[in-house]
Order: sequence, then structure tokens, then C-alpha cells
Amino acid sequence: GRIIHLADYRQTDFVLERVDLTFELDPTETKVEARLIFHRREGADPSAPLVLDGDELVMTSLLFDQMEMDKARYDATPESLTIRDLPASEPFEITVTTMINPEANTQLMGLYRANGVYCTQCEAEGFRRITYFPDRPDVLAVYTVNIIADKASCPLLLSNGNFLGGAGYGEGKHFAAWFDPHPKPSYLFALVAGDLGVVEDTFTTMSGREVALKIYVEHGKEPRAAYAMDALKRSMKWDEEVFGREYDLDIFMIVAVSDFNMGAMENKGLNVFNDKYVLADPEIATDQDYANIEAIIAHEYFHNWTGNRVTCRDWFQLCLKEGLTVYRDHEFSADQRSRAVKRIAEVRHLKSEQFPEDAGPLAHPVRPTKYREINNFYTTTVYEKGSEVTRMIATILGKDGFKKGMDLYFERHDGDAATIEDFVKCFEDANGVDLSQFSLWYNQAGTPLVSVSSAYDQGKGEFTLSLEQMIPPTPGQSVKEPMHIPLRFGLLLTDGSEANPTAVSGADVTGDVLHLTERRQTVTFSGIASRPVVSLNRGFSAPVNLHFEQAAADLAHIARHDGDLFARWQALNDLALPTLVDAARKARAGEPVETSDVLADTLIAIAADESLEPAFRAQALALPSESDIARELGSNNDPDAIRTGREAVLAFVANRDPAVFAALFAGHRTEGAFTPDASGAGHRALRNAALAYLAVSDGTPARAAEAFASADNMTDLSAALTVLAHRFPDAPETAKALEAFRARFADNALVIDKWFSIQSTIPGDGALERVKALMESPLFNKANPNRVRALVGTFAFSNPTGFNRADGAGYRFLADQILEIDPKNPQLAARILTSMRSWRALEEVRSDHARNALRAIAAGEKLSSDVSDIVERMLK
Ligand code: HT7
Ligand code: ZN
Repeated sequence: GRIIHLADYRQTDFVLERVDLTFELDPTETKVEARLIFHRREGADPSAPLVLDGDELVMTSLLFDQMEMDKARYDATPESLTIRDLPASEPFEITVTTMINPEANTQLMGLYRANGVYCTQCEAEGFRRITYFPDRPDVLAVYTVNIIADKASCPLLLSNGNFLGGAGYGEGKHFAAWFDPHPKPSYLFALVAGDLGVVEDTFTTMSGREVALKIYVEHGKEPRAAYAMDALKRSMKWDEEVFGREYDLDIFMIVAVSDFNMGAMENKGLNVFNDKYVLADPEIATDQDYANIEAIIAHEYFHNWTGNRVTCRDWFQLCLKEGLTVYRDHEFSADQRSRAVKRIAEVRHLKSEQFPEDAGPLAHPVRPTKYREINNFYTTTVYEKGSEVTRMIATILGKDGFKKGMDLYFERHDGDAATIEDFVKCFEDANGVDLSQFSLWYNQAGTPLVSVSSAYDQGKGEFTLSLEQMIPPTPGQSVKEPMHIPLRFGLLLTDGSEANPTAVSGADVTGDVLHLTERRQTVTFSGIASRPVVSLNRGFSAPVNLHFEQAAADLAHIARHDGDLFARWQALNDLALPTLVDAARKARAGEPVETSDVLADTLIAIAADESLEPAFRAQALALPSESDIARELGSNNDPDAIRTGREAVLAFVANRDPAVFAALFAGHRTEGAFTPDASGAGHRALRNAALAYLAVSDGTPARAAEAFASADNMTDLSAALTVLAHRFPDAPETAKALEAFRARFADNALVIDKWFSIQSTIPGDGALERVKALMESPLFNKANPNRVRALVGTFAFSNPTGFNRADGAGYRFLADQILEIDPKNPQLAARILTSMRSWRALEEVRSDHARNALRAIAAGEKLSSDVSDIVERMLK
């Protein structure tokens, strides 16, 4: 495929006024008739042809103003339809008919049929697989949709907007008509048809309109949609209260489907979800599943304003809707749960997913300037770093300033296809500020490194911070400008209170935010009576790496006393990382690992502190992961040594005071009926974190086996099974528990995915053989993306020692899988392949094997543009 450049953007020559679609659904021969009314844009070249996009299309008829079109006036290929000699100004009508095969659509883009349900996925460029169309987000039109289908197998016929009516239609068929009054781009089109059960409710908006809410799921699974419905109503209310945004149709529908490439899709009025993010009850869903459902339901709903009412001018602007909407769903979850705990989870995720992407061959700016395959830009950089950039705008402008900017954005751009420049300008205009330096966050890739040192002058009562920023080179960007980095901070005194400097010089400091804007800055705080401990980048106000050699005692002080709970967790993390990095180095050199009393004692003190919320204590107990350690090491990584070192530190903590863990395990059992709220989840998280440590100090599977046997919810059941499988893979108790779990949930694919994931992440050399054996299980289905992600994806992404086997067998296995998946589902293949994004940071033996595996993929025949784009960037 060719490379698309942001700089080449230009408007279309034709304006699309209306779209009328008629679908005659059939599993293998669906007929799509599209009536499109266009006029030439004022000022456009009067001789320019109309060029419509297609993808694997077969055209059976083409009419111009309802008359068969002269063959000399058009060219149709599967990839495009070009029509010449069109009117200079007056509107005209094109009616194009295509035939498509939903059964054969294994890519899951466009119209497909899986499990007997017809369903569409059009973002980013799926609509062109349905009909010829100007398939780009800046073409907005009003749609009418008619659906004709077999009445028995498809009693349900859904599309965007409001229901117009329906009736019988010949023998055994019926039809339904839908009208969406809101102009929309084609990527937000949706159609669903099939036989599904429904859960219904209503929501009364702030202006008093009643909206019908419907969630469609497989028959019999209706009770499992109750939590999603609850989350939806809370999302609708929150968007009214916090952003002043009201829903704008009479009906809002969600459909859960079992075959889906991503989490969910925000089609106007008709969101389509991966059923994994809808279905839940205590027997099948973990607390994490509930939290994910809440977040994704909110995310897709929030897109109604940030994405749908205000959409993107082109796909380079993807972060305009995604970064902003992730920020909104993060804020929603923070308001629904514990803000600090939510922030810790976000930062953990950002560091473990986005930071590696930004440090490797796939690094790209939050707003890229070129792409080959847009599907490959639905990345953690666009989503999560995009959200962090939005969060920084809120940090810089304050809550009210941010609100003013958002209000102006909705007022100015409702109904528009906007750009990042439009967005930033709203914050500038609403607040009278200049955000041009800040905008570098959208354009410069790479995680900034901020190096810090401090000095205290007792005589002068002055404390100085010296800061230096460096943005590492990334593909295509070797030289970078200094950025505007907002750092929240506090100066902690020995008694835990905060110093209030009488004066500050050397940087802009507003409230508790220090604005680092130059390459190097020295900031002096006056009137400081005793040496303070700096708590820097509180709340992770800026997505940067900090290099600040703070004494272990200072970090322990922050961990125990900071008023900001997030800062306490961060200090613990900063305390643990050097110990773990050193342990990995020692293990690599075959030397004994040194442990740390301060670390163990601080961890245990926080875990045992009953004044702190349990969810926070559970987060505190989770040591930085093997991939966190790998990232800190940076290069020449040996995953086995990293694990050996980490295991030694973990064993030291586990054996330091097992009675504390035993007390936590015993004291935090949740009794009575399960509730998926944050408080209950916190108790379970703390109890299960304690169980993981106890398994190490016990050295036997008895306690975990007992926990497995007595668990009365999926959170506890899967936690116990994980401890058994990961700590005692060969124990008979483990075999028994795995078999009991399989037998109990064999008819529930979503739960079996947990069974696959738990086993695919058992560390060590045996993992690959285990994964291969599981792929032979009758419960595995390589045509289903959730199954493939749960087994193959989880193995490659989350089993560092098993996947990165020194003999390279893990990489060769992945290469074979990618080549097998690619012809059927290129998006899925490309995404799983990104698990190798940090291959260059591996030690030489492994990186040689990894390179060879990547080359084997690159040499594959008929690679999709998705996979070839990723593999070529990784090898560059
Ligand atoms: N906007 C959606 C992104 C998306 C997608 C979803 C399902 C399948 C294919 C997809 N391609 C892009 C999801 C979201 O961010 O809300
Ligand atoms: Zn989104």
C-alpha cells in the first residue's frame, strides 16, 4: 500500500447531501442498493470526476438520476468507482448496487455474519466493503436505511437513528426502516440483524426527554446485561453533570456480538460491543471485568459527543476523538470509584503498554503525519498518551479553564469534522493563553526524560531543583524541541506537612504545578526552614520518565506520609525498581541477589495500614512487573534473569512477615452477596494479593487449593487458580482445579478464555508446548478473535519467560501463527504481532532469533497491508 500524508489533505470535490441504503440480507448474497445525492462543491474543478472508494466490491448496476449509466462515463474496479462528465453545480443522484458475501467476511470489517447475526464494523475504512462511497470522516450526510431479511432468522432489524417503521415483505420476509437525522461520516454507520434477546430500560435526560435504552444479547443471557445497563445510565447522567452533554436521539441501543476485532464501536445510536465487555454476573465476571465493562460502556457512550457530534477531519486526527474520550472515561471511572486507585491502574497500564511503544520501532506522535495502514494507528499512543495530553491541558488551565475550553469546542464545532488545531484553539481562545509550545505533545513522539537533582542551603533557607528535559529520538524524528511539561509537586517536611515557600524563581509555578518549558531550568524556593523531600510529578501530571536519585529513606518517607495517595504508590514503585533492576543484573551475572529491608518493611507497613483503603494496599503490594524491569534496564535484556531476580525479591518480601499476609488473607474475605462495587473489589484484591505472597512462603498449594474450593465469585476463583497454576504448575491440586474449572465453564467461551489465559502465562520453558496443546482443545476456535487473543495473544504479550525462550521457539511459533491468521483476519494478526515491539531491547541471542522470525513473516506470500506495515517498521 502507498503512504498517506497529513500534508496532502484536501477537501472532496463533491458534497454528499443524502444517503438512502437498502439491504436485502442473505448469508452469502446480500444486495446493497445505495442512492447517493451529490452536488459539486463551490469552487471545485468543474471537470473533476467523482471517485468513490471500494474494497473487494462487485457492482451489479449503476444509475445516474435513475437511468442506467452510460458505460463510457465510468470505470468500476473492486477498489474504486470513477464517474466522469458530472453536472457543474446542480445536484445529481447516483444509485449503485453491489453484491456482498457476509458469511465469507472473516476480516470482520464491513458487513459480516457470525453466529447467525449480521453485523457491521465500518471504522476506519469498512464502509467501502459494503458499497462505493466517499469513505472518509469529513464527508457527513443524513442516512435512511431499509433492511429486508428473512423474518424467522432475523426478527430483529436495526440501524442508526430512530425507527421509522416496518412491515411484512413477501414470503417469509420483513423489512424495517431507520432514519438518522444527525449528519454522520460513513464510519459511524451500523446495521445489525438477527435473533437476539433484549434488556430494556429508559433514561430521562436533563431536559426531560425520555430515551429508550436497549441492550441486545444472545437469548438466555439477558440477566448478564444488567450491569452494562446500570453503567450506561450512570454514564448518561455523568456526561450531563460534568460536561453538560445530553443524549440526542429517542433510542440508544447496544448489541453484544461474539466475533469482534476490538472492544466496541460507537456507531450513532447503535453501539456494537464485543460481548466480553457487556456480559457479567458474579459467577462469570471478575472485578476487573466489571471495571472494564463500566469503562467501555462509558467510553462508547461518550463518543456520542466527542467523536460523533464533533468528528475527525481525517484519520490523522484520530486522537481528537480517542484521546479525549479516553480522558473522559478515565474521569468517569475516577468519579465512580477511588480516584487514586484508578489513577494508579491507569499509570501502570500507560507505562507497561505505551512507554514501550514510544521507545521502540513502532513509536509515532499522538497525531501521526503519515501512515500506510490506518488500522495500525489505533494504538496506545493515540488512545492513552492522547488522554494524558488532554489531562495536561486540564492541569495547565485548571478545572474551570478546561471546562470553558470544552464548552467552546462543542459550541464551535458541533456538526464539524475538526482537527487537533481546532481543539487546541478552543482552549487558547477560551482562556486567552498560547498553547503553541504545549502542542508539541501532539507532534513529537517519544517519552521525555526529565533528569532532576536537588540541593538545600540551610543558611539561606533555600531549596533548589535543577531540571533537564531530553526527548529521545524516534523513527523519523531525530531532533526534538523542548516541551511544556507540567509537574505537580509538593515539598514534604519531616513531620509530613508541606513547606510553603515565600518565593519561587527560575520557573513558572502556579499553585502546585511547576511548568518546565526549557531544556534546562533551575528553580529556587525561598523561605524553607528545613530540608524538604520533593514529591514530584504527583498524580503523574506529565507522562514522562523521571531520573531523580532520591534516597531510599526519602522515598520511604513519601510512601508513608504523602498527602497524595498516588504519590505514595509512585514512591513505593521508585523504591522497588532499583532493587529489582539490581537483582536482575546480579541474576544475570550469576551472583546472589541483594534484597532490601527498607522496601520490604515499607511495603508491609502500607499493606497492614488499616487506615488505607484495601484497593490501594493491594496496588502497593504488587511489585513492578517483569516488563517494568525490562523497560528500566532498557537494553540487552534477559527475561530469565529478570524473573529470577524479581522472584528473589518477592520471596524476601513474602518471608519477611508471613503473619501479616495471613492476617490480610483471613481478614478481607467478602461475606454475603457479591456486589461489584469498588469497595468489595478492594477487599478481594487485597486478600488475593496476600494469597499470592502466602503461596511463596507456604511453599505448598494447600491454601490456594482451599481458596479455589471455597470461592463464591469469579474474582476469587480465578485468582486462586492463577496462584495454583503459576506457582505450582505440576501439583496434582493444580491439575484438579484446572479440570474442575474447565468442566464447570465449558459452555461459556468468555470464561474459558480466562482458563486459556491463566495457562498461557505459566512462566518458563514449558509454556510454548502448553499453548500448542491448548490450541488442540475442542474449546479453542481459531476463527474467533477473543479465543486467539486469550491464548496466543496473552502468551506473546504477557509471558515474558515463556515467549522469549532463549532458543527462539516462541518467536517462530508466533511467526507461524501470524502467517496463518493474516489471510483471514489481518487486523487481528497485525495486533498480535505488535507483542514483538520491544525485540531490539533483548540480548543478542534472543534478538537474533526475533529478527529471523520477523524476516520470515516479512517473506510471507500475499501479506496484508496491516501485517506488512508492522513488520517492515519493526525491521527498519
Ligand atoms: N472507535 C472504535 C475503534 C475501532 C474499532 C472497533 C471495533 C473494530 C474495529 C475497529 N477499528 C477501530 C473503538 C473505540 O475507540 O471506541
Ligand atoms: Zn474510542
